Amino acid sequence: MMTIFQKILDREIPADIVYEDDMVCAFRDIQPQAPVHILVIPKKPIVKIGDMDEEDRNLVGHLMHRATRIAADENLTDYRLVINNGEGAGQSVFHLHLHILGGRPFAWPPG
Ligand code: D5M
Repeated sequence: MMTIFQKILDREIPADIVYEDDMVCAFRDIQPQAPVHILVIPKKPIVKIGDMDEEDRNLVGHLMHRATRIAADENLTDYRLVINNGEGAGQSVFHLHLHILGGRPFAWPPG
């Protein structure tokens, strides 16, 4: 199934891309939930984190590592990284994505 994020990767729809390499792409969320809200996605169309294979460990490690660097580039010291796995957990786009949220205080537990 073609997702909106695949269309962003294919440059079929525009996005505010802040980082890209051969494995991942990061762009600003269109419905920001914090002053900084960036999504980091693998170019490989993994549907959700629960579907990652053994062979995806380096890719997901790289995704997480890049997220920390992007957060630093955004001058964030405190931030939240979120992955929603499945509809019941709030996932609405079925192409794996890591949310970087920062620039405001966050409560725990999350809603
Ligand atoms: O997060 C899916 C996120 O994707 C949600 O925060 C909105 C965002 N979104 C949806 N469409 C776009 C486009 N076109 N550009 C940027 N961001 C987008 P989830 O964890 O699946 O609920």
